[in-house]
Amino acid sequence: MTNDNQSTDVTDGFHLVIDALKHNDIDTIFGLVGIPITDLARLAQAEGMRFIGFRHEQNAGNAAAIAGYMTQKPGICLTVSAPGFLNGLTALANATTNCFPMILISGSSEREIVDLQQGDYEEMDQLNIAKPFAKASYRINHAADIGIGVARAIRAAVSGRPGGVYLDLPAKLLSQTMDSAAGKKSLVRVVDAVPRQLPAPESVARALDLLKSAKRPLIILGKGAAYAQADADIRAFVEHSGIPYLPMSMAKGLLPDTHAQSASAARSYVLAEADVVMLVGARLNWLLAHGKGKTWGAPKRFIQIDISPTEIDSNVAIEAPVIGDIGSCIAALLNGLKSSPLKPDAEWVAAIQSRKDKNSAKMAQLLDSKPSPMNFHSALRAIRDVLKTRPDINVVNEGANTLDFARSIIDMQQPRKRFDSGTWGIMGIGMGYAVGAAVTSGLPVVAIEGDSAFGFSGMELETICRYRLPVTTIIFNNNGVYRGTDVNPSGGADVAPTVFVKGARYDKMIEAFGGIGYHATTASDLSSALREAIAAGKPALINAVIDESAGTESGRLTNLNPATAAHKK
Ligand SMILES: Cc1ncc(C[n+]2csc(CCOP(=O)(O)OP(=O)(O)O)c2C)c(N)n1
Ligand SMILES: [Mg+2]
Repeated sequence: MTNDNQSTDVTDGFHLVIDALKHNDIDTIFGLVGIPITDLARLAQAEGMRFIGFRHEQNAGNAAAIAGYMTQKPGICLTVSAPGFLNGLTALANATTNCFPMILISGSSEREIVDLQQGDYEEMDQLNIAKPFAKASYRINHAADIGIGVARAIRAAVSGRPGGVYLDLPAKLLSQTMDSAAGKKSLVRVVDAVPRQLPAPESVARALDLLKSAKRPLIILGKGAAYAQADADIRAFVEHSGIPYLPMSMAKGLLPDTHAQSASAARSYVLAEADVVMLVGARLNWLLAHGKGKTWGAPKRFIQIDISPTEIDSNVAIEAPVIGDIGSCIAALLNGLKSSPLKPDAEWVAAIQSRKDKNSAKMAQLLDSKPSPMNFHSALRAIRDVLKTRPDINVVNEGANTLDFARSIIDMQQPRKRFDSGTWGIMGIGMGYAVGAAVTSGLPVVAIEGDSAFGFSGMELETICRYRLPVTTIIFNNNGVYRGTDVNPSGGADVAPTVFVKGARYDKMIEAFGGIGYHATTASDLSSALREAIAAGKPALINAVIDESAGTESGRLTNLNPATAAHKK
């Protein structure tokens, strides 16, 4: 044994990477092994970290990203070089787009050979390729820099507006040795990784003045508001102000969807009719029709609360920007509200209520019908009624019709429990998010998946079974993308581009790995299968047979398809 002053013990890059992560309370790695990082994964496990191995890196990356969203700590995804890195890169880009903190750590090949393009094993200039898709990208070349490099990556991922960070670890770095005492000293613990950023008092006053001048105010809560973990203050602000609010899809549950002030059931009406709109961690991107045009009726006066100053005026002029972390901004606004309360116009509130009542009655009728085969409404009603009894359950959701209908029919009661296609409307997040959410929360997950959407990550059923995760996947099986009824206009033998094998039995897939499969053709089958699966707490898949003609092109996004003069008269 040696003492600290005269250490002959050596450590190496492998150990220092694990030590640096653990030193910052990171306890889980989502990844897929191979040269040069297999031993890194083995060592992580040996050193008490959890290593969750996937079948494709994109899904590992999505798991890491959703873990980051749930915890405000960066989720870690570990991949091999070039192809593994590229597979993970989609998840990194998606995380950056959605403002989820994650770090994609990829091994890379010999710099000297890569830079001269001499054809190394998995040769690729990964650092430069990652840059446009990441909030920040770094490479560590010396073992002594691992501590500071990992700290830098963590801070970049979670501070300010969160995002994806790329960290390049050349194979040579991992086997580099250094004195172990010096290595220990080189570790850096990130202090105050998510610092509060207080809004300027005058910006708060300006926002409150504008809000008070409103006749028909509206609050829109985005997933940034959910991420902020300022749930009590956000709820208090909404309730004290009495202003109706709309949650964006991943902000559902920040206040329970059944809340009297929720205007979700009158969305089109409030967007068109509001005069002052307060955005809380929500961006005026395509999901909000860029804050202008037909959806919005007359031009609005906007208040926008955001961590990032460059978000302001992105699409339309913002009259009252409030820049800071959402928790601090809302606390300041709440404080101002207490000293001079607001009272929204009774006529506005009543008009919204009457729209809500009308739309809810229409929806209730649709939900009450019992068509055979099931349609989206009848299947989702069955799921809604089961999930109502389990507000703790995480819900993952992707697809086109499956996403659009589930978003409006499945109520959320708690924050950060709904994980979906997000800012891009991406397919393929399903099983990665499901694994990430189950591992991170230790609570059950129900993934509501279009049959096409599921296909992008379906092989992770094996991962779910391998780690015995309490994930129930429900496939909305309508034989294809949007619907299963298209025909090949040429009369040829190939099916239409949107059509899959008819009557596929997805439930058999999970049985191959020891999970429980259910085949549900009626709402009551679906309901009892879901109850049983949740109670079992084991990997399960329900193949829910949906009328193949029930869906519409692109769900509610039909109008985003460019019109083809030749086919769409
Ligand atoms: C990565 C990616 N590829 C392709 C698409 C285009 N796309 C949008 S929705 C969708 C699938 C819709 O079908 P399904 O999941 O079965 O849902 P349904 O409408 O049938 O309920 C596809 C392929 C996408 N959004 N993302
Ligand atoms: Mg489908």
